Amino acid sequence: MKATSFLAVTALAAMLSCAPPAQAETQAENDARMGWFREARFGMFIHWGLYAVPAGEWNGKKFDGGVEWIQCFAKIPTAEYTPLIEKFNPQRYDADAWVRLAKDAGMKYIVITSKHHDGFCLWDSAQTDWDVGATPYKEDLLKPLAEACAKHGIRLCFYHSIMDWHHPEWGDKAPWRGNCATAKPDMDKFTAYLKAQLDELLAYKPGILWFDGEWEAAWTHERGVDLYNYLRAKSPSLIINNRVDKGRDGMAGFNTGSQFKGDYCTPEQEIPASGLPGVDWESCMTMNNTWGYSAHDQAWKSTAMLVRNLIDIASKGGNYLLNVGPTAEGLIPGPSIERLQGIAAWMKVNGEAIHGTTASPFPTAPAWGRCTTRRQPDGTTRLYLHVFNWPADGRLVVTGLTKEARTASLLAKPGEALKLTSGADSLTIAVPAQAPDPIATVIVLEVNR
Ligand code: FHN
Repeated sequence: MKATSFLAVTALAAMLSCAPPAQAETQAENDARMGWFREARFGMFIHWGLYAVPAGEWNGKKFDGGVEWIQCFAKIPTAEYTPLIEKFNPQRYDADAWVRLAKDAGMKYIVITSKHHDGFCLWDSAQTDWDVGATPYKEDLLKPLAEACAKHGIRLCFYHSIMDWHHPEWGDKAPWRGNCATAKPDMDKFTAYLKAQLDELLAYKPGILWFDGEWEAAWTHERGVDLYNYLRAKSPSLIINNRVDKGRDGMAGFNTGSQFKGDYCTPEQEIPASGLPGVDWESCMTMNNTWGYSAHDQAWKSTAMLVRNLIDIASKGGNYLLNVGPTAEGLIPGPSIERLQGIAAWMKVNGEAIHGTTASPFPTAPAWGRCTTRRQPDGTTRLYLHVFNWPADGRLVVTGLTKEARTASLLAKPGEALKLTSGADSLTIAVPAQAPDPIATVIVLEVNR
């Protein structure tokens, strides 16, 4: 091999396998980069793709759970799955309506599946024809969403699966795929494809790249570190979740060691018993039992449960990423809209008790509900007492306060002071006989420094 070609090969190998480490950032730099995410507390997850066409059923068999996995659940060889592309034509897609629905619900960011495990891309990628450009719809689905997010002040973010059942060089050779071109998949080739597509997605200026599908052996810690460094070097303000690397402890979602990359941890379908001081995290959850649209999954959680999940998560210092799975026509399901509108009604009154707050000062959750905290510019502290279980005797007893209480009022009625009575180790707040809000009534308690 000639010297020049050897150097060329070496350089390519270096690009493929090891980007320079992202510059270590100071705490102040990290705070600046993560600031909007911490303030947001609430985002919309959107799982949308070809899997919305079968909508949980294949050859007359219904599947439960995450039906975005239907190609795997029904063991559909790529050759039989590919024709779905001719049926994906979301003529009723209205990106602006989706963004307004999210914004009204108090969601500050949207994470949409640019590519899920089946490899199908929601934008017209130059790297493949397995994308929306080859559907009857033809148009880029991400562009109108980016425009609507910019118009409404919502951060657009992308979920991007590392695992890719469609790409012949993806290293997990599941037999049902029937499309592995080579006896030994070339993961360097696959990684180059992955990076080239991510370069395309960076052009939309996403706030977060939300990786997933990192668990297969084909993806390694070394590749995860390289990809994190590659992306941060290209987009210094980008936030990347911990599923870019191999440190996640399953659905609990927290990293098992500091050597693993990722700016925040990702519990899935669960809320941790408590947050971890100094660790950013986000619980992603569904409204029913599937991420992608299912025509038969009607196991919808109540609006009250969804609001209380949001409060519980915020009281532990985390974010709530709540999922919708649009239909193949481009419609968010009615039950999802109904719940988002119910959340919007609660957030319209109580949003300040969620956005920009930090975790509860209490070591454990009080029997009456949850608490979120806001440090005031004057050094005082505002505690938001989210009361789930309203006291029948009109006396809300708060224990564990370490600061002197000054005033209390219903968040919905700031001008009406509530009577406070301090005891030896508790504070009693005189409250109305009936709970003003059956889902959660917020009392604002101003305390000293
Ligand atoms: O396999 C995916 C699943 O389809 C879905 O995208 C969730 C959402 O985070 N993540 C994986 C399951 O852990």
